[in-house]
Amino acid sequence: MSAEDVAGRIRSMEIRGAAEIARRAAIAIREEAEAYQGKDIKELRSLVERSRDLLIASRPTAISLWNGVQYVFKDTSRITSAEDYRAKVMDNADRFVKRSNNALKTIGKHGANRIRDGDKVLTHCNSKAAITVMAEAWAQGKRFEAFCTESRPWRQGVLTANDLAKIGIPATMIIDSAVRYVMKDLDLVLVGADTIASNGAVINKIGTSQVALAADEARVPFTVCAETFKFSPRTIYGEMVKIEERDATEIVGPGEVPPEVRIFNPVFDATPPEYIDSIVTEIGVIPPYAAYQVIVKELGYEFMFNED
Ligand code: RI2
Repeated sequence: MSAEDVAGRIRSMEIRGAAEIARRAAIAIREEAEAYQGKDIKELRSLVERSRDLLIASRPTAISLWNGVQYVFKDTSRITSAEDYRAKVMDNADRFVKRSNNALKTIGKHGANRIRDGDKVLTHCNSKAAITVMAEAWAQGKRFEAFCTESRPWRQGVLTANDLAKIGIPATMIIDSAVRYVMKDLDLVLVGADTIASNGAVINKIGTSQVALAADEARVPFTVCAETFKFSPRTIYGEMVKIEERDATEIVGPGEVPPEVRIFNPVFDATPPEYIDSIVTEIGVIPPYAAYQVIVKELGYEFMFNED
């Protein structure tokens, strides 16, 4: 699939999930490089760089996408032949996809230790990382119940309910505004992340911060499941995370409200670190306050400058 196609499908939510969009973007650039038959490195560079920019712009909030794409261009700046450049981009993309898939498996193992027999676990939206943790705990023989929010307006909770049912985990779906009502009976909250800032704030699907508030009030541990490529090197330099706003038509149909009513549709929000018990990553379960160290040690400069 062309990078243009992939970017379009990310924009239309056909391809979604913070890690998935990063992998699909890396694969799209890989395929573009592979298909290039010429010998002109300048031409190849401008071709793949155009795709890079298009893909990055398709979901501005998820740093996973930016990090994934940066990884594809790692150590390419000094390459002088089109052949070597092409091989490097393809190899980097393969490595990124492999690293991402392996990270997910390890997160499953670490996170499963947080679930006990008899627990009631709530998740929000549709996070592959959070669901992998539940799937691993279930495979280990732990027996627990899951609750999933509807996650308006895209209703990704329906996807989650289907994923849970497929695994065999007893699942209850609730509307987003029922979270506080059920929270007092829950034992654990597991959510994913689109971006984790250097101060430990987690940016995830809209409504996540309300879930965190309710969990905090009820003393239920609020746990984030995220690969290290969800941490944002750009926030170290003071950049704010851009919260994507989507079209009003995702909330109201034509003629449902008078035209003078403004519709505001932010699709992500930030949960401050003080509401987060821990972040389950492939390098271990960490406090949100360790975000700065993760960025510097795991990806910081390497991702930022893309140099040899
Ligand atoms: P995984 C999703 O974004 C949700 O916000 C989800 O919590 C997050 O990505 C992480 O998902 P969207 O693409 O990477 O549905 O864990 O907007 O699958």
